[in-house]
Amino acid sequence: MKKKFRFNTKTIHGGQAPDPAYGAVMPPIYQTTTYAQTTPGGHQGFEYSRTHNPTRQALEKALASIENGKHGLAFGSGLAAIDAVLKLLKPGDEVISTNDLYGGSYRLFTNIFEGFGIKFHFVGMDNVQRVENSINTNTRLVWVETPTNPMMNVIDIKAVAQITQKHNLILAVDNTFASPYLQQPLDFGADIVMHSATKYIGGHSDVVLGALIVNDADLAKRLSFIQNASGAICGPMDSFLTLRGIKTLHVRMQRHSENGRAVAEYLNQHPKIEKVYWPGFENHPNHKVAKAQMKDFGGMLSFAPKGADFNAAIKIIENLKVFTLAESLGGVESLAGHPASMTHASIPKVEREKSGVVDSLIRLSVGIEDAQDLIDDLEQAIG
Ligand code: P1T
Repeated sequence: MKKKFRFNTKTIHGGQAPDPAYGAVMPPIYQTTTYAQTTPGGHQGFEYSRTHNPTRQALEKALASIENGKHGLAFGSGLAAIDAVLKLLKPGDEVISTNDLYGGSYRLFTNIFEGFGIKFHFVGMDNVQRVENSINTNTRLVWVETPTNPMMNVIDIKAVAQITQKHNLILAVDNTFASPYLQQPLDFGADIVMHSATKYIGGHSDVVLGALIVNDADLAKRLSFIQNASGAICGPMDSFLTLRGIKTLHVRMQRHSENGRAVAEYLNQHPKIEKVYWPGFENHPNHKVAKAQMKDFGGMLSFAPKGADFNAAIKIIENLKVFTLAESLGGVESLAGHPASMTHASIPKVEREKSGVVDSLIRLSVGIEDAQDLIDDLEQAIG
């Protein structure tokens, strides 16, 4: 199924023909490692499940469809997907990355790939000129996360793509916070879209899975080689759960966005709150870009209480009853996190504070409960 169908239809049908064996409407969980061959090489396209599996293949087609891409690849986690992208590089190559990004991505870049001779430049991409200024003859890849985790900075994908195309660089966009419902980076000129499908795409906090989507056939071939050769694939059950999540992505995202707005607006007028980071506010530094490249603003936001330190922020989080204190995001249930000690703890304090991840910052993943119950919960917790 190609672009002629709209997004909501694609979430239900994209790449998902009834199963050829018995016409099952949902792709069955092909829980098998291997496939019978009549003679060596005599098989029906499936040989060994690290290379291909029918359930994973159905998911990969669905992922490609909802991101307006030609090729989808599924991995055992978001980080495994990022790892595969970085394996396109070789020692001496350089990467320009957003300076405010998921702590685990930063850890993978600096603690693993720097050791293999790849150099990373972390720059604030709210001003895209900084990207062009950081390019040198060794630059190969630009890594964008937008909106960023957890500061909710928004990066102009189209403007960065103009630069990467001019300099013949690969542009990869981590689209986890937005989900393909809100933004489709390939349409803005990105070469690779990456997802922690653990989040909005899966949507139910029951599966850890990563995805890459590309248009270019050669890039797809190279990534698919890495996927098989390195072997960080996802299993059939996780592929199935993610496929099931995709079916309701559009309805969930609509409600996440409505609730996100209600919670952001509530916190923004609260006398005890210093600052709310949410791209839907007109005074958000890149609100215009967010409005142009996103359909809505989603369910993620961060906030800093007035004059609060580490202990005061923790106290608010511990007081919450509907929001659960937990890592992760993008599930139907509301979660609250403390980036400085949780998701971003692996970033040195000086570095993380430079990008705004101070000890008092609280991150919310606003779920799809009744918005008023979420607001009442925050009201009693902030006091
Ligand atoms: O957890 P995993 O599926 O491996 O995905 C990693 C990842 C990549 N990119 C972004 C933007 C992410 O937010 C994540 C994972 N993030 C969390 C677990 C978190 O609580 O922020």
